[in-house]
Amino acid sequence: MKLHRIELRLTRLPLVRPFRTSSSVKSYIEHILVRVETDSGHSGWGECASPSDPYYCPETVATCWHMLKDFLTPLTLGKEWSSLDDFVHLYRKVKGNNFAKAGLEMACWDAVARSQGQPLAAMLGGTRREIASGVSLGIEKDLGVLIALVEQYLAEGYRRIKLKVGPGHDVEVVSAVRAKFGAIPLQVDANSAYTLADFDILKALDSFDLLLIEQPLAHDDMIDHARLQAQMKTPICLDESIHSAEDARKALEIDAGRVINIKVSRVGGLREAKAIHDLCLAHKIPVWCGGMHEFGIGRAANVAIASLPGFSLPGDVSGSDKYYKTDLVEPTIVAKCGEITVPSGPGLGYEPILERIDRVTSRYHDETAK
Ligand code: OSB
Ligand code: MG
Repeated sequence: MKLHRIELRLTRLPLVRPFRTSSSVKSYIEHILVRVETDSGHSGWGECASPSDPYYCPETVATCWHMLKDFLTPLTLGKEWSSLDDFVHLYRKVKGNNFAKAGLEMACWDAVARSQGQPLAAMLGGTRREIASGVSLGIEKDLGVLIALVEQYLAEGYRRIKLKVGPGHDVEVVSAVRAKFGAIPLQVDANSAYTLADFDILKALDSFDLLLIEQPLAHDDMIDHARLQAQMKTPICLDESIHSAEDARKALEIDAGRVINIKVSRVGGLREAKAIHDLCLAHKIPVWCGGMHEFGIGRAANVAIASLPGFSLPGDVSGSDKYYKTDLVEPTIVAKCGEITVPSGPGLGYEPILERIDRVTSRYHDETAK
């Protein structure tokens, strides 16, 4: 098989409410959509879910556009490959830039699954017919607003609540939510806002029976996380620190965390996401599917990977209405009673709607093999 054509579209959707973390606040999301056509006439879509700023990870939408256009396209367009393992080998010399790679790789998985008339979930080894869905709630300056949101999503049936925390928005926030809602499945995400100097705050968080504490320490650290884990009863969950199955192996070896958040884009694609899943399953380490505010294409890929058996904790893959008024795929991705049904159609199982995509596209690039 060969890629005959690669298209890039820079697209933007407004968020239904601003999303604040310890490091950024966003009112809209810009992602690059990747569309590929194979020489056998099949096509596939992928989504490059990089944030527009470098406050979560070093990549940005602009670096992803650059990598996709100037390196990943020339390295793959018109080149022969026979499996996804083969495909990623074409750009093995490109270091890092996982978000850019993930968008292109996803489009190839979709194209291959469609060419075989197979759902992406089945092709990945998925076994679940529904995935358990949780929500990630941004930092709210008004605690009353946060409480109302928790109430709303619990009423909608979501299986667990994740609260963003950071210095000044931590112990009191968790304490207020516990006081109001009791023993709900609850976890927090610090997006690397603390250091070991904040041990007293982290130890205070340890007393709330949280499912896990996500990425409390630096984005590029594992050693301090291991030190912290040794002194905490709550499992530490790594997000930013894990970019590959090799990273996951090392983290487990030193007990830097006892849960892993698998994000397709952060690890460079579905193939690596599956490899991390397989490793964790073999080590009985629970994993869950994280998110990057994906539009329908990336969200569909998240649903597919989350159908693998090791995804034993509810993920951040919520219905798309949590973020967007109108998404870019049909049918709309919905969570019912806290579950999303894994689609049974070929490929991603949701159809990108080109007119909607065109309306929100601000930049376009397209190359065809000679
Ligand atoms: O750290 O998990 C994170 C969103 C953007 C960047 C980083 C993170 C998040 C979320 C929201 O927590 C996940 C989602 O609902 O898509
Ligand atoms: Mg996180």
